[in-house]
Amino acid sequence: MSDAPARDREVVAGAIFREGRLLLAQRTSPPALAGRWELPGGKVEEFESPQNALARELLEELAVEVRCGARIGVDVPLSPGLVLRAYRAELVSGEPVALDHAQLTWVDAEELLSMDLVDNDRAWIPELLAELSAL
Ligand code: DCM
Repeated sequence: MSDAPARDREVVAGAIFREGRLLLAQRTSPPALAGRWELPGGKVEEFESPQNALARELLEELAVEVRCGARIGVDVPLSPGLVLRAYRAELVSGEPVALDHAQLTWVDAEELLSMDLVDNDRAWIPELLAELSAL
């Protein structure tokens, strides 16, 4: 048995940038979050890397193949032992479609500020804006 403290479980979210825009996805559930926008992603399974989890989730939700890149922004605590982290995701193949969301949209910096983002994802606005402004 190891005495090492258990690592936090992670929910990963992907920031896909293309031509000066960021992909956002509109949630359908739970009721409190339905209609609000997020970076798509999901929970890392046991024994799965965050990078593989992001690729798996975006394949399941958007039908695209992505390569997971660098972290963006702060850790967002969701509950004890569960943390939400954003990663850059590079599109490798496919065109995103909303398999698990109400709809998708590509936003520029100005539009990002006007979207009804889920509260957790608002933590990343400074870095997302900086990236969109640099593109
Ligand atoms: N979540 C979030 N922002 C994201 C992705 C997920 O706040 N960009 C949260 C919503 C849920 C949890 O993470 O509390 C698990 O996500 P899901 O319900 O999409 O599996």
